Amino acid sequence: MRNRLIVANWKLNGNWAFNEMMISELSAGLGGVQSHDHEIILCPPAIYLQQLNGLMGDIPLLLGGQDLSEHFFGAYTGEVSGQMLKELGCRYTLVGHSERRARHQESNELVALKAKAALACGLIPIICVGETLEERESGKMNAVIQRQIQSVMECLEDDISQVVIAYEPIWAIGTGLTAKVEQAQEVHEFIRGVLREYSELSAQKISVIYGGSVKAANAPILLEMPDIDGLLVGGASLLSSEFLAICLSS
Ligand code: G2H
Repeated sequence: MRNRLIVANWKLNGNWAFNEMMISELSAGLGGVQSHDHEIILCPPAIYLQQLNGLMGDIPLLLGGQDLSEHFFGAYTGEVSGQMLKELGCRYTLVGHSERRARHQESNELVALKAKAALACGLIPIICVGETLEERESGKMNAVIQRQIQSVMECLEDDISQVVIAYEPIWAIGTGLTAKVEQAQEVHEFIRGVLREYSELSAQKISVIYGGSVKAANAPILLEMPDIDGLLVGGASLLSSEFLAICLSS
């Protein structure tokens, strides 16, 4: 059975007071959720990981980074290593979010190296893939997604089953547009087929989660799909009531 995850990507949001309020409200709302079948992972800006780690206590939440360096140490100004994320309590890290690919020119090859570095540090990389509207409309969607996955799989070789894939259609990120549930399921099924080319076992084991304008209103129907194993939530993860409703959907 695949792991089910709800991942909050706070992006460049949060501050000391907001973080405290969120943890207190999530703690109150998630009281009995320990028995729930989803892992709930918060990915705040790296600078706040230590604060959140201290606040979380025994609340059933996990931490993740939003990005990491492909390097382990050295003269890389501004970077955060996987080992540093691990020391701050992370179990996961996002890798290759479309905002990093587009705004920081992260190539498939760099994303693959980051995923490898994450695994080497004992973190589970959540590898983000997805197509632009232009790629979808010109029929290149499958090839783009296949290449994004292949470059990671070729780099990781024996470790491929240790990752999570997040499918985020770029045209649905922060736009209020969401892929229709059937469109999302279709791509998730396609992704599982790409994984199957590497290993049937990995294809069955790897969680593939959906992101892109997820809200409390569409979370339950997305989670009902057979190949959607969880959700990556941006904007809606910054509102505790909305995020709690997503966490309690299944
Ligand atoms: C996609 C998503 C979370 P949002 O980036 O990573 O953001 O839910 O705001 O579309």
